[in-house]
Amino acid sequence: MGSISDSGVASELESESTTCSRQRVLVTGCNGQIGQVLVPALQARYGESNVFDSDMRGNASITLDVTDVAALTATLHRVQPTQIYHLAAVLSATGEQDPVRAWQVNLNGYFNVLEAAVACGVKQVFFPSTIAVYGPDAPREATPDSAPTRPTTIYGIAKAAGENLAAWYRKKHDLDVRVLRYPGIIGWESAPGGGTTDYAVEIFHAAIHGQDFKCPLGPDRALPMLAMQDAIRGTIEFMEAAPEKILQPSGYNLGGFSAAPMDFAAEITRAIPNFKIDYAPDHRDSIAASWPAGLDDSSARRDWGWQPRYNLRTLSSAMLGHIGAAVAASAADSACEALGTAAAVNAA
Ligand code: AKB
Repeated sequence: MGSISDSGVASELESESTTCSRQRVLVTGCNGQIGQVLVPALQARYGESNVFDSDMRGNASITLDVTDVAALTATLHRVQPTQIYHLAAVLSATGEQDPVRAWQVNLNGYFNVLEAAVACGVKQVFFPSTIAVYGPDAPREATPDSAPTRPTTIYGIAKAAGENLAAWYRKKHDLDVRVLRYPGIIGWESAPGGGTTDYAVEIFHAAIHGQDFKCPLGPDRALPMLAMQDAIRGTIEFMEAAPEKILQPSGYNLGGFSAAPMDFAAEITRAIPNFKIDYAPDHRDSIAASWPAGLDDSSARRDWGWQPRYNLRTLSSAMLGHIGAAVAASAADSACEALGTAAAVNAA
């Protein structure tokens, strides 16, 4: 593996495609783990004024609940996007706790987006699918994207239905819906929420803060994982790929590497020898047990040139470096503030 630049995804993408300047992009669920990194990457690529970030709450320029059909349609009429990255979703662990909400957001919300996209003349929709579409009857090692999709979580069931919907809208309405099956995504830039793979981000934060980590998965529960930087670059490359390269209408596996909690712990211990991990497998371990341990992503590599850049070692080192630097910078800021307050008190 060559050296990896952490300078941002935009600079690692091929030079501008001819369609770049013509894109108007709407992102749903922009405050999630992926949205927080994808939105700046899209802004760098297509121009800030051409990217519209939406979420149902929090810091978003458009407040939008995708289960509200009227609000969604009004937003699309106003923004007139050419592309939608539909990221709004309830993830696997939260979905099992609240299946009704998971279904409403993950399937009905997505259906609303597709209907509104057709009605408003949107050209392309990105749908993030997941390794959770596979169930216990798929091969566990090097799972190919042709493996059966018989998931056992509500999240996986809704996402598998979503993949079929993508193919149906493509055929019936000529809507260019593109689907990637993401593994667990690991990045220093944003916090995950509600997923089974969240531990693989949280473990690095615990280590940098000098805390012991209680792992919700068993030590050898391997899962497919991918660096956030690779995920964002791969997603934009996939969306920009020529239509004739997209041969699988219901989606492509997007692989990175395979790792278990003990593998992350070993990498962290190389840099922080006194790091401690305890294993307390809970409901998330049972979810993970129904998923692949590793992905075969040869179709994505062959059809549109997918190539991940990070592996377990390089990503672990980047995670520790970036999170460590952010913690040090925030400690320095606090120290400066404390000094400033002390100086003001002394002067008074
Ligand atoms: C989750 O853990 O729910 C997600 C996923 C693998 O789709 N990160």
